[in-house]
Amino acid sequence: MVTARGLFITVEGGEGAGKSTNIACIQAYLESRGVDLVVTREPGGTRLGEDIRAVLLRPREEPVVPMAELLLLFAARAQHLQDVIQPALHAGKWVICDRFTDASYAYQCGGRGMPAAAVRALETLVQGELRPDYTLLLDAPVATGLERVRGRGELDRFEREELAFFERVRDTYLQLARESSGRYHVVDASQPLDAVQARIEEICAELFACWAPRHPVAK
Ligand code: Z5A
Repeated sequence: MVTARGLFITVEGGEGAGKSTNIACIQAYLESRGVDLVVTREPGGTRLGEDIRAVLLRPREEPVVPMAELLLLFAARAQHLQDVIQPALHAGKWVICDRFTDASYAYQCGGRGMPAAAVRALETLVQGELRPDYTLLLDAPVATGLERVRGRGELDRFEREELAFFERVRDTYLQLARESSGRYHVVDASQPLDAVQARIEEICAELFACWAPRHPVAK
């Protein structure tokens, strides 16, 4: 796919699937080919978004109503789109975003049981027509991901969820990938890191090969 603006690529996956690790690999690969890009994350990416992230991740005694959680995520997303994502795309940069709205379908609908119609309505309200061009889903069994991250200290509010919650999140991601197979690239993230990164570089090479002919600045 070739667009006049930069490409909007999102990276999704369950806990410990390797999103942060592999985004560094994507960034290195694309920058070495002259792609001007912005790496960002959700929830977060702006000062307001990072404040909302801290609120969302902090464990609290009162149960958080799923609708409140969803609205906070979209509040952060609105600021992120306005301040970071849209300006970068319009300047011709690629945006690599660690999680985006598919995470709301996976966690708030799949995990928490919110109706997909609620996310769809907010998606239209906040994003207009903007959707990711490509989504890389790092898929691994829940136990594998949890094992990778559970040694890292105090658990955040999401990490305290039961196994079944993460299984529903994974199932929802895989369902989204089946429904949007043209946009999604699913990578088996349970493989050793060098195998995962080799596959990710192949995917980046395909995207770059589609985009580069229209953009002579790229090497
Ligand atoms: N959330 C939501 O509910 N709704 C939304 O709309 C959005 C988000 C946008 C924070 O996200 C929470 O926000 C998230 C969902 C919710 N909560 N959860 N769960 P986050 O993305 O910041 O949180 P995270 O998923 O917990 O990120 P993470 O735990 O840091 O995972 P990661 O970035 O995917 O993994 P990593 O840090 O790259 O790797 C973890 C470790 O595994 C590390 O030591 C690596 O060296 C190792 N690793 C990575 N790959 C491999 C392979 N292939 N083999 C062996 N070891 C590996």
